[in-house]
Amino acid sequence: MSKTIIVSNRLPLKLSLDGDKITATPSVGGLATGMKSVHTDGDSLWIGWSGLTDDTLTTTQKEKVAEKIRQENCAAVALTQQEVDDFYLGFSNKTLWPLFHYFLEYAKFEKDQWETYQRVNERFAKVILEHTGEDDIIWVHDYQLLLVPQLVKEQRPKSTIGFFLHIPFPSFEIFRTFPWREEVLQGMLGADLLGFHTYDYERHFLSSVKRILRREVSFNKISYDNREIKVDSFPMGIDYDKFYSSAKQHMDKSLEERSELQQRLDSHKEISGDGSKLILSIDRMDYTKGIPNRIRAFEYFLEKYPEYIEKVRLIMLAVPSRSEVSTYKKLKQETDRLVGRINGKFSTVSWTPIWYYYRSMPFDNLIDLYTSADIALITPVRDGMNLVAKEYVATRVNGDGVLILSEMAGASKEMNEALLINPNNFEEFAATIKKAIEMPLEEQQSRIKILQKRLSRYNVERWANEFMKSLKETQQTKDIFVSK
Ligand code: ADQ
Repeated sequence: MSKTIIVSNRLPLKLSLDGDKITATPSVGGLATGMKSVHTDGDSLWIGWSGLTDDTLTTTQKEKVAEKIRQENCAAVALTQQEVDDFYLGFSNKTLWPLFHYFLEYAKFEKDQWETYQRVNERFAKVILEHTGEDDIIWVHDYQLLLVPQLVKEQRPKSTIGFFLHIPFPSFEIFRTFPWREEVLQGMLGADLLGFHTYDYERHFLSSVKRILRREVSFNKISYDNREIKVDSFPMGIDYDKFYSSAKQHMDKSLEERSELQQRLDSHKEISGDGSKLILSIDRMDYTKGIPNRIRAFEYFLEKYPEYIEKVRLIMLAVPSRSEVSTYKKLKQETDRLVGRINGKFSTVSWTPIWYYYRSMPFDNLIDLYTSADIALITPVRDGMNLVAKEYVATRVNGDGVLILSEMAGASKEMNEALLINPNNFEEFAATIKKAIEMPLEEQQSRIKILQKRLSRYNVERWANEFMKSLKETQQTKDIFVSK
């Protein structure tokens, strides 16, 4: 019987070590949730890095970690600290991440890191080959593993391989600047099915294949090395029911059951009175998310419409991310400085314009934030999809609330009923915040209702199932193509 193999940089587990005692807690991220239906007991295996570096573990710890990982239907790819530095923090996050998000000025092209990236991708391929047979279906995820499809296909030509990119694929004019552009495209073309969040990313990819590799592309098919490769878009959804039902339970909580955070959020409405509004933003602290831009735009809004001083508050949750990388350190400093400046400039005795949290929060607190926010302000300068925008909509159980969403997020392609903005246009930004504040309840409800209907239908389980279905179809076409 064929198995399904999921491959991602990180395993869907968080391992913690206390001497020789190992505990594993499942990850709650979008990918882990989405793959739940695919990663069922018995006939599937998840391959990835455990998050623990091999050179810091004792032999007993290594054995225990391996056993724990096996019990969870997973297999680990071992990485040393040096490899994590050069492959993950280095090439993945200092080269591919900025390049694919149009931050050319941040992209570092270092030969040593590229070599480590190749070596680590080879190690992933080796672990895949050790754990799979000819008939297994392999689904590789994201930009850390762009070379894996080809490395596996070369060794096992009959295997069925899917690849999904969670970040944007940039336009040809950006991608052509990349020194290893041919190698990366060839690496990806080892797959039988290549999936992207949006049609635009798919189009950019096809254009690079045509112009850099000079391959024949017809509609969404590529002829390559005697194979036919399919390219398609699969917009990732969320676990809609989980967010909706958690929000519903939250609404039923009595005053005594409310969290400290919730009480603090409630206090804003009590102090600011009628017409007061909470605006929420949640992101990883990443330069692609447009955090400094958002703070400046909010400042401009308060200057332009001073009648909202003491009425409107921005709650900004930034989750620490890649804080070892210098561009992220600088971003954090800039954010701290901007929040300080604006709070210093506008605060009154009873009101501060921005409440800023730099930390991760438990799921229940995320729900507190989503359900309390009258407006969600999701304004990345570039984002593959953006699940936060979708989660906010799912928690609006009363149908009220307004989503302001950047056109530069992949999610904007499916969320036309949101207020879509170009985050670099401050006039539009400020006017849209005003429009959101003043939007009549009936209009809010009609927009949210349509969005909720779409999100509940195209949830994350459906995303995973549609990708798998399309990947299995390539198995059949492959047989026909080969026999021609
Ligand atoms: P991310 O850049 O991480 O993902 P996003 O899609 O917004 O961005 O997902 C973030 C997730 O983290 C959300 O599910 C959110 O609930 C969760 N989260 C945020 N803040 C949290 C907090 N404080 N505590 C706990 N959880 C928190 C990348 C791409 C995106 C793409 C996804 C999926 O950059 O564009 O949408 O992958 O493909």
